[in-house]
Amino acid sequence: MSEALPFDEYLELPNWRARTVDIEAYKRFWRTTVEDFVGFWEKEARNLEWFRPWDRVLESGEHPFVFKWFVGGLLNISYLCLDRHAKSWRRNKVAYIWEGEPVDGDGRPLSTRKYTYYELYREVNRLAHVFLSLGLRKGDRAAIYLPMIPELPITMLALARIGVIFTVVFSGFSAENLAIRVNDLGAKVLVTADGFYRRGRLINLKEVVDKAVESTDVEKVVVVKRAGNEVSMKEGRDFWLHDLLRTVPENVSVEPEPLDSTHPLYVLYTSGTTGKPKGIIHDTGGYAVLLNSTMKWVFDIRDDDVYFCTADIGWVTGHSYIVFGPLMAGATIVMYEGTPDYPTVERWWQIIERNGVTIFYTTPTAVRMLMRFGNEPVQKHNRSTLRIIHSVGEPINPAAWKWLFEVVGERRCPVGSTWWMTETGGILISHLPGLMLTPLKPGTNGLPLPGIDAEVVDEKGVVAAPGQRGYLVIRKPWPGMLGPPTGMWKEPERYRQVYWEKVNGVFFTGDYAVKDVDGYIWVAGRADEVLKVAGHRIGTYELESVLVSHAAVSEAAVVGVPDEIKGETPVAFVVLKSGYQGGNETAEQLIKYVRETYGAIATPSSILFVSKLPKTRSGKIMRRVLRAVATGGSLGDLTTLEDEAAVDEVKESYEQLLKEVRRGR
Ligand code: 6R9
Repeated sequence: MSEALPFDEYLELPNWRARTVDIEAYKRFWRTTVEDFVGFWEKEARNLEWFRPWDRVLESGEHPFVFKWFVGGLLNISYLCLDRHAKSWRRNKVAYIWEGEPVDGDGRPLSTRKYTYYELYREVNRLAHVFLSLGLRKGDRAAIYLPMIPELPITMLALARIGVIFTVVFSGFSAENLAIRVNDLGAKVLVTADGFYRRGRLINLKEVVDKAVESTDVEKVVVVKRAGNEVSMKEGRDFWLHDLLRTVPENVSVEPEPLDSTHPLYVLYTSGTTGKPKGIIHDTGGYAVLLNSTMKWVFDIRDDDVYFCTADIGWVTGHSYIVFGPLMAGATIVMYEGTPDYPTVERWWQIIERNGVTIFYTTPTAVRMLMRFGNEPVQKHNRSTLRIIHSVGEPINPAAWKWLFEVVGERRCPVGSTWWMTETGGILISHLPGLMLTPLKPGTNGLPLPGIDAEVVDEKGVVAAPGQRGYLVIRKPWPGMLGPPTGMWKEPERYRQVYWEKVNGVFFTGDYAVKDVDGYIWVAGRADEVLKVAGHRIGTYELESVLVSHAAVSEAAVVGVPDEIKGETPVAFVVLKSGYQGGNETAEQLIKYVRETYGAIATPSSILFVSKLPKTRSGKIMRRVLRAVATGGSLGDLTTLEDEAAVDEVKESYEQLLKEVRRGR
């Protein structure tokens, strides 16, 4: 976003639960937690219920930079999310309020479902029983390809209960993307649904699965009936979930497996700069500790809260902050199947009003999209229950922040932008209304959390001066970080290279950031070839691979260009094979191909046909040139060339490319 960072603009909520503190007071406290981060996290870990306490808080693993947290400790996250509450007064407290997307003639949801903690506990036990009877055992792997329906968290919890390592694949991903993940993890069982609703359209999910499993070793496919659409079931491989459940005794109980703190809970694939997606491993104990603490500090979660996170569980935000975090906290969680603009842009505000939502966690892209429709659709609905608002996924521009603060939250609620990533497991930089709230500033991420040594540095690890851009790094291990045995699934070496080599010996996040005079961190965006399109993380390399797999394409390079709503969108430069013609028709074909082969989230905003890609002598694509051409901008300061190309060379290829692209338009 182009707005300057308003470093000097403070907003205070002086009456915020009387726990507002000045910045220095927080920093003094924070310093003590970072100096003794091991002791600090040990204290936090005591807030959880363990089957057996740990012998050591932190230990190095078998591979460099793979750390083990709470070694010797035994626990089970499904126990923490369910059994504990089912045994307490929370037994009949509502855990999930789910709303399907389709509405009736009056705009009311056609289907809603509610699960108390006890009901959820029972459903998870029954499903765990089903998984055991399908032959799944501790250490086995399963894949989940489900839309936003209650069976998704239920499946995650049931697998966690028996120690099966799972991966959730976003339901908007293509068959190819699903197969890559299933194969990499070696999943034996896949859980999916017949179909679901998105923006009023029925999506036939099972059809995608049928295409994907052909090229995998999946033995069994469990299918949830959600939409009732026609699907084909392969004898001996595909099973309806309701059929499998029919034979399970109503009150069956499956003991939660006592798992090592270091046991992988799940693997979540995310985009990197090269190669196939990275399988990020999260452990059980460290992950649970970070989520438990952040639910308190960031969301100030209390028993009378109604918590609504608008993310999709297919991404890490949903894993941590729709499923494990809020369930451990015993919260009432609102879960919605569809899009914010169906049937109208009032949908989220209706959901907030209908359920008395108190905590709202959303994304900048959605906010920018909804802002365009003015304040009326929001103000028509009662939001007086709201008390905390946060956003996540990409930098929030001050205008969008102010809209959340002034219009949605009526200047009553602290509004934050929680920084974290798939790799960190949970929030690491944020305003902390549940702990000590420092003054708010529109657009900042705030100060690092207790125990988190986040810093902005240059390539050598030297701390950047206030206001100066640098790399965001985390200088001490934290619970929730990539877990044993290998950090990245089966790729310990890649794990070390990607995260620990760029700035020697500290964790490199891949983000650019600025720290202001108060120590507040402002993450500016990715410093690598990873895009954030509407908050979705996509590697340019992945899109390039998809494009060159098309018969007409010889070479392709993708760059991100700023977009007012989505933050950024991909633009593709394509060199066609001889005999193929550029033009609108080919561009449309390629766009359609990307949607089918990758998923709609990666749709390029434009395709530019060129005769060759600008490259350095060593063959590296000059992305700076591409970016300048795609945005119609200038080349910028050429004295800090990131690649080894000569200045003249860069200028020349820029001029040439610009001419060519203009001619093509
Ligand atoms: C949780 C999630 C991680 C990348 C991260 C950064 C960007 C996330 C942000 C933010 C600015 C925030 N990011 N939250 N940038 N302010 N509050 O999004 O995980 O999908 O792995 O993406 O998202 O660039 O590096 P993931």
